[in-house]
Amino acid sequence: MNILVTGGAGFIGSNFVHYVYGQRPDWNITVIDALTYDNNKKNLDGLDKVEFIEGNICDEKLVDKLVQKNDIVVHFAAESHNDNSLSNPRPFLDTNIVGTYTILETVRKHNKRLHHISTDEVYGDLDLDDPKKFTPETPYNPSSPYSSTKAGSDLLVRAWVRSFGVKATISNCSNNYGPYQHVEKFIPRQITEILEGRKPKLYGTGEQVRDWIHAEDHSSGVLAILENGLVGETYLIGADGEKNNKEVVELILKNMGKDQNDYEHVNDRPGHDMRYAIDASKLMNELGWKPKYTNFEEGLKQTIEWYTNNETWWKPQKAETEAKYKKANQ
Ligand code: NAD
Ligand code: TDX
Repeated sequence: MNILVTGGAGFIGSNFVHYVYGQRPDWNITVIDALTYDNNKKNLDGLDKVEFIEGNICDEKLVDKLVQKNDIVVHFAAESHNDNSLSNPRPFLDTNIVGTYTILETVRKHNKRLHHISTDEVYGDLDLDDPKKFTPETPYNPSSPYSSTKAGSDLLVRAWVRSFGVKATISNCSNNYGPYQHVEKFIPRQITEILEGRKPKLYGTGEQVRDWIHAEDHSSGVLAILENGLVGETYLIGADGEKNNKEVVELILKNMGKDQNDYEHVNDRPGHDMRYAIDASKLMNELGWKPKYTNFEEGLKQTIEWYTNNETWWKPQKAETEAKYKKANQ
């Protein structure tokens, strides 16, 4: 099997590449990644059999050449951070919409299988007391430039399946955590703030709920869909990990030996989604998938340990990231 992974140097893409490298040693893996975060290339260190191509998914010629040589495309590449999409939306339109269009046209031309990686944020948000969770039938209602461009990319995939018979599946996953996540994101930001001797920063009241899943469980879900999913179907990936942001900050402080109240409130995110929650029963019942990391605090402890031991990985990104947040009083 020859597999092309877009965005395979990113947080989740590189986790997936490591996972498949271990689980399917006879597969040939090629990664295309624009390295929008300088040091992401290090995320693939040690995987000598993986072919790495630095390039942009909007580059039709390059994408054509790579898709032609592979059997499957797994499409992770995206602009991925909500706060960045609020300060500068344009790259989100380019990569998430035009980039996905470029991939779709190429898999259509060469009749290749595609799996498109998406997010639960396309469904908008739930009230804190809503008994329902997101299902594949939940109507799209995205809130931010990030989530609206991800929603747009999903709709393109659905249209290419229906109009052109493209052999694609889609997965919408909840919030991932684990090693190699950029320090602009919530959990790594708080861990590294504490490691640098500052306080964690909670947006607004901190009552917003995210449904946490370990990145490796996301990877195993994607592999299950690649191997056994039905073309044209959408699968939701989640591990029943709902926690509000305040609870997560308190858990991080506790596990780093600090006072649980030693955090500060900063400016809220404009349009901040209140709650996400995934019903993953279709993936579990139809494809037999199960998450491995069912104890969030245990997974969080391992993640804290990883950031503590891998300062050389995150340090180069930290000052620039905090300077951006400072400008927004966040
Ligand atoms: P990330 O930002 O760490 O990784 C994205 C990767 O894509 C980066 O390595 C980047 O260099 C690459 N990239 C960006 N633009 C590109 C372009 N034009 N051409 C080629 N490569 C490009 O993000 P992530 O958190 O690993 O997210 C990966 C995917 O998973 C995204 O599609 C995201 O929407 C989705 N997702 C993320 C989460 C989460 O919690 N982080 C949850 C659900 C879904
Ligand atoms: O410093 C912070 N303080 C804070 O309270 C940061 C960076 C975030 N937050 C809050 C905002 C959110 O409610 O924490 C929550 C999580 O924030 P992010 O890590 O930015 O994630 P989110 O906006 O929920 O989006 C993530 O999950 C879905 C990923 O970044 C997306 O790529 C994915 O699609």
